[in-house]
Amino acid sequence: MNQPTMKGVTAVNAPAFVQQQKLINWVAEVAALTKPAGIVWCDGSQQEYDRLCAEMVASGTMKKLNQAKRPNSYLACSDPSDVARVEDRTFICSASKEDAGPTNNWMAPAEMRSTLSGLFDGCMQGRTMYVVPFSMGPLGSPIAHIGVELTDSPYVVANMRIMTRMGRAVYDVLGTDGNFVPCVHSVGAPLAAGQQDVAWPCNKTKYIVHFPESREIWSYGSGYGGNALLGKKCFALRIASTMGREQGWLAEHMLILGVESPEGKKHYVAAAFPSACGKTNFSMMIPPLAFKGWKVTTIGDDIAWIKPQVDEKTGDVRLYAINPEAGYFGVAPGTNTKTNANCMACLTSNTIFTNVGLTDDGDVWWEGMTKEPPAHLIDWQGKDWTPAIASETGAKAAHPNSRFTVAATQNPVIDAAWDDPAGVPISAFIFGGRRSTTVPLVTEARNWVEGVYMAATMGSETTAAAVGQMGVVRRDPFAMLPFTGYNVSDYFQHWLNMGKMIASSPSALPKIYCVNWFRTDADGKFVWPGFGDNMRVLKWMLERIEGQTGGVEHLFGTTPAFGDLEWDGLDFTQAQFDTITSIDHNAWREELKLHAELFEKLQHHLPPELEANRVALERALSA
Ligand code: O2Y
Ligand code: MN
Repeated sequence: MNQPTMKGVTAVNAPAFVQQQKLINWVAEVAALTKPAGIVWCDGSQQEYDRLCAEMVASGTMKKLNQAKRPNSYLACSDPSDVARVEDRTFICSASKEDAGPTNNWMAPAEMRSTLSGLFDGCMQGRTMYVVPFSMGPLGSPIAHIGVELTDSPYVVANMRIMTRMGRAVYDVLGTDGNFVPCVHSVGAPLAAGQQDVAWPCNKTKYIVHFPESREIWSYGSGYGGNALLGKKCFALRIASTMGREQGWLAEHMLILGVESPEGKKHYVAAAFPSACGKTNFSMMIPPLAFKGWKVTTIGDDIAWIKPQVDEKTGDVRLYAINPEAGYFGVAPGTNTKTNANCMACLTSNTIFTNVGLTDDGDVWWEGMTKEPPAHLIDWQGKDWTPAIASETGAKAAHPNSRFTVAATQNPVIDAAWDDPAGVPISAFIFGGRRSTTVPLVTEARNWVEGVYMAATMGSETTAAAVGQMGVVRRDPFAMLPFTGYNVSDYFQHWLNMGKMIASSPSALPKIYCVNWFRTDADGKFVWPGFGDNMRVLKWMLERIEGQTGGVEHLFGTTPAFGDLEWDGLDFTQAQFDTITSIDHNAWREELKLHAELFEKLQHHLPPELEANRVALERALSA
């Protein structure tokens, strides 16, 4: 229990394994402000995790699932008002507004600090404050960085233990003077003496705040996902992107996968897709049967930290990537043994499910998990659900943004190097969006600037991962729109600069591809089968990297001809191929108008190379 001291800071009884006074002082300051009933310094042990889960079962936050069907797994159901990231409540509070840029919400740091002081004053009363030390990336890796999250949510602690390398060893890496990113989180629901708690405390006022200059994160009012697990989007993308800009590296919204040919030639690629475009599926893809001997392995499913390092064999500067996370916080609906059998294998045990349905035999179910839905279950809002109720009312068993949290080590196709502190060399970047028209299946950029242009102008039809309108095309540069911690035009410049740095060793410069799995036919049906068949596109890319296959140059890059892709095992006609690869010049004229609109909005610091690329495209279209 914390007690006031002479200096006005609170004694926090740090255990002996915490060696850093700066950390202890900061914990004391936050405790003095938030006034928790007690402080727990987390050690990350299994016993601690089991104890927290048992406490959450007792308090009604979680249910333990049937131990025989889903060992050591739990279901948490959130407040219906707290189900997704809140982009409109997410702020980048840089000293100057221009540094946050036109795509981020900004507030002057002093004004935000004053708002936060009011909100956080006493916000943890009646609750425990947990001190959660975590490493983003393998402990001690030169690419990794450390954070400490103070939170009043045991659900957050349990999830952070799965999603990061969390616990005692982090204090050893921190030592007496190591740096850490301070992250403060509160559900914003203090408890008066004797007040009964609710299953999912939260507050309708929400603030997800980043101070890039001091590298601080403050989150208030939500207990859900990216709003609350602060290592993920807040640190690993928003704050890390600002660190990468200063220090010459990249923090990206990218999965990383390894792909190995039957001859044993292996490449790693990093791929950026906007939220809920099947990144987890792609990162664990099972190649079609016809691709005998090909292996796809996972380094990460969502975020990549990429640093230039000297390749010891060649002396070239190459980009090496790590997955800063240690688990997957994936979307449940639509996940099944056909779409992602490896993911389903991950979820057989040791998983926290959030906002999915609870079956009568104590297991979980979500839309698309099985062909036959259960005859009855309790939906994510605690109501009776049957297929008949669903067809009458449209009620969903699982929230569309319901999630599973599971350790990466449960992935049957985890890459042998996934935890390698040195990272893996990146051979290609892939950028994709969800576009029912216009954008072809795959295009290779002819040079780095063209690739950066493709990524900068990416658009995608929106889904349920973010609160807001669904189904409209929103520009999502590099799939980083909600995650860039600074002015997005400066971010484009940073990418161009990174290219220039590596261009001195051209063979080490990754190729850049733009893909679209989502083109539809006249009936609105997807034409491309996707999932494992994306391997056909991946194989073409690898052959291009190896200089072994051809392609056709068009307006904005190089695309495979029908005969350049491997079709063995798939009945796919030239006509279907044409439907998803055709470039409709009228549609592209309209598309380029939207690029111009985007660039107009981003004109402050927009790299002239990108505008020049747009103008060149416009000219080529009207030629
Ligand atoms: O809604 C949330 O809080 C989760 S968002 C998320 C989770 C895992 C991976 N990616 C995302 C995303 O929105 O990109
Ligand atoms: Mn994501």
